[in-house]
Amino acid sequence: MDCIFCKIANKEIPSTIVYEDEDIIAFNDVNPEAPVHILVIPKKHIASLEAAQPEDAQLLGKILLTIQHIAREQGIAADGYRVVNNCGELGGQTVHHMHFHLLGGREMLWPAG
Ligand code: DGP
Repeated sequence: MDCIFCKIANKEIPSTIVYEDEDIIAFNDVNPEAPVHILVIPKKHIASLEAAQPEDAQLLGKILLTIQHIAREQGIAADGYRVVNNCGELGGQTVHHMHFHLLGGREMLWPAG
C-alpha cells in the first residue's frame, strides 16, 4: 500500500520517533505549527477516523492515553496542549492514515480556521 505513514511506521521513511509500542508510533511533524507538534498514529492502517470500526475502540482509547503520556514526557501537560484529528476533505485531512496532532508549547487560538 502506498501510504506515507505506513512507510514511516515500517521505518521505510525516516522520521524523528518520540514514542513507539506494538500498536502506536508517534513522530515529529515535518511542518511543525508549534514548538511541540507530534503526530500519533496507529501502526494498523486506518484511513481516517470515519473509517474506524467498533473493533478499533480499544486502539482509539489507547491512542488518547498515549497522547496524554507523550504530552507529560514532552513537558507540555501542565500548561496544556491541543489534540487535533483532521477527518476527510472538509476536515482538512491530507494524509489518509488516521493521525492525531499533539500541539503544545504555545497558546492555541480558537476557533480553528
Ligand atoms: P493532516 O492535514 O491532518 O492530514 O496532516 C498531515 C500532517 O502530516 C501535516 O502536518 C504534515 C505531516 N506530514 C506529511 N508528510 C510527512 C512526512 O513524510 N513526515 C512527517 N514527519 N510528517 C509528515
